[in-house]
Amino acid sequence: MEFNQGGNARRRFLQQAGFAATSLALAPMQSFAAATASIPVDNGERELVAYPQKRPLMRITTRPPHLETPFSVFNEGPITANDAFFVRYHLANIPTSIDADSYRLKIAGRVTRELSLSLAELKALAPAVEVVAVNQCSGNSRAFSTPRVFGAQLGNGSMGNARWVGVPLKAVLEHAGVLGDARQVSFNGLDEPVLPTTPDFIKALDIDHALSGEPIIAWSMNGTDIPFLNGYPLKLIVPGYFGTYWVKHLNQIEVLDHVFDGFFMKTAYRVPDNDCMCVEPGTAAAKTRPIARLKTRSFITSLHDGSVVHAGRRLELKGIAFDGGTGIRAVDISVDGGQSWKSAVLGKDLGKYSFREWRFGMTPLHKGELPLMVRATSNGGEVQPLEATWNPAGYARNVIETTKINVA
Ligand SMILES: Nc1nc2c(c(=O)[nH]1)N[C@H]1C(S)=C(S)[C@@H](COP(=O)(O)O)O[C@H]1N2
Ligand SMILES: [Mo]
Repeated sequence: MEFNQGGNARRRFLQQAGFAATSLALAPMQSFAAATASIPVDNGERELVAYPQKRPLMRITTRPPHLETPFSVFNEGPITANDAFFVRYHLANIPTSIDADSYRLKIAGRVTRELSLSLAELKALAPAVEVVAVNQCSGNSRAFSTPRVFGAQLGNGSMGNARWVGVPLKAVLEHAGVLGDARQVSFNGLDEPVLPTTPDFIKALDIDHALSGEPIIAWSMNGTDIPFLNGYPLKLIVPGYFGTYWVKHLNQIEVLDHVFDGFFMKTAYRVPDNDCMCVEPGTAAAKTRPIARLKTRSFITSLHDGSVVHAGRRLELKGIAFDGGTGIRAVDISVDGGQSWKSAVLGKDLGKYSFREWRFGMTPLHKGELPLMVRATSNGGEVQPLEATWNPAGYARNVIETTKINVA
């Protein structure tokens, strides 16, 4: 397997290690030209880089690999292809080779009996279930925060929608026998910090959520093994929740009799403890809570800023919408700065956690710049705000998006 040039130590290491999962056949890499893509902010240019099992994606960081999906991919359909799905890691020691035969998922802590399950045992433990669900990074769209915030300057491509198959987390926990004093369940994956002082990436869910039947321990993504960089061979799927809980290379589950206080729950991935998860720009929140459910969002995918269309000619707009798990009730379009709105036609319903496609036909009459606004309303009654809210980490952005096209 070949890696792209411009190599650094990490990539050379990955190359030497072959990056090959012994149980995972990786397609040969294509070499890439130094193509770039950009997001519409200052310094928004990103190199397009191909990693194993991935088409060229926008590189945010190299070590660990952090790759964004070019936005045009979301116009390909409501399911994001595995080879285009974004990649996010926190710790530089990511696994480079995984043997499916010796892989074990351990369940310990406040349980009647500890388990160490092979992949075959896990798959046989309960009937497989399937869910189509959006994985969105908490910091998706962070680069558009004003004033700007610290953290990876992400455009809108740190999200994706896939069909996940696995067994309910509930079935696994019940098999182990949860003790009466359980309060939370923590999840750890194979990746590790480089330095002993760096905290491990461990996430936790409340016991009721863990036993609700919603979270899934998945081994399949869009009908095939989960790509290596997306968490092969097991990934926790937490439908409706931000991607930070979707632990990759999941190998340790612990039932706790207390609220987990590791760094990635107690300090990081927290939002202001109010309805908008927001504060006055430039200020900090007095009280925070762990980030949880996705907020309602919608995007035009068929056109981008600067697209040119023709006056008097019929235009079919297309896009996607999603929310934190009630499903999309309506998508509306405004061509007058948000004064009036017209309904788009919703596409096929793939479930309440999925991207929902929509279409809208119109004929622009006047030449010049035309701002197209898209607004979704969830079945839970959440409507996207007209003004962007702000929080220090730039999490959970969901302002109504405006795409400025040119009518010629
Ligand atoms: N093991 C592990 N799982 C992880 C992370 C990580 O750093 N290590 N990052 C989380 C975050 S913040 C996100 S947004 C998602 C990204 O999932 P993806 O890389 O499959 O797109 O993985 C989550 N699961
Ligand atoms: Mo994330």
